[in-house]
Amino acid sequence: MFLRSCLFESWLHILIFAPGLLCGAEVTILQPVIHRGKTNAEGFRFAIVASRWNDFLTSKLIDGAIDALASAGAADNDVEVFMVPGAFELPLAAQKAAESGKFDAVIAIGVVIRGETPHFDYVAGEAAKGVSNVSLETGVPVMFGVVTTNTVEQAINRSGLKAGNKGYEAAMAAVEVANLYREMASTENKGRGKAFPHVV
Ligand code: INI
Repeated sequence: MFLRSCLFESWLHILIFAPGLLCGAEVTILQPVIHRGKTNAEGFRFAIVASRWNDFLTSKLIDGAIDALASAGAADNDVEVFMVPGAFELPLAAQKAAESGKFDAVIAIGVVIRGETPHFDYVAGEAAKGVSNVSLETGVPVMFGVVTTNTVEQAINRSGLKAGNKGYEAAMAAVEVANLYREMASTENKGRGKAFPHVV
């Protein structure tokens, strides 16, 4: 039964993804160059902008982010933490860090809990939109390490208990994209393999 269903699945895959195989056509499988950012933080500088609101949780997220950067090889002097009152203040702090030219990536950290505030949507929405705008406008990647939940329990779980640590995840993402964007910007790759290498 198991074997039959495996065989059926294989045929289904061929039918969907490589129908040419069925009629004997020669199939060329494209092998694109895939770039993935390394998870090595050595030689990169990071700013963590973090909110004090719900600091019993944001402190855990900051710890998670620092753990991630340390485990990826970041040096003490290459990581700076900037504290702001609440998540609403994160975008401007992120912008100032990004515009300083000192950092390869910024990690924004906060906790916004719906149950606590009727203006949840404003605070969470502005934080998300603002952080994203800073990334696009400055070209410096800003990670969204902001936990937005309906309940305190969900927030606790995302701050290092049952459902991971959003600070850790955001910092690892920062390391990955910092590597990727440095590689994308490096002249070494410019024009290599392009049909018109002179067109940048
Ligand atoms: N800020 C947060 O980071 N999380 C919250 O849950 C929150 N609540 O509940 O209101 C919150 N509010 C403060 C806000 O971010 C600003 O600091 C404040 O409005 C001053 O601009």
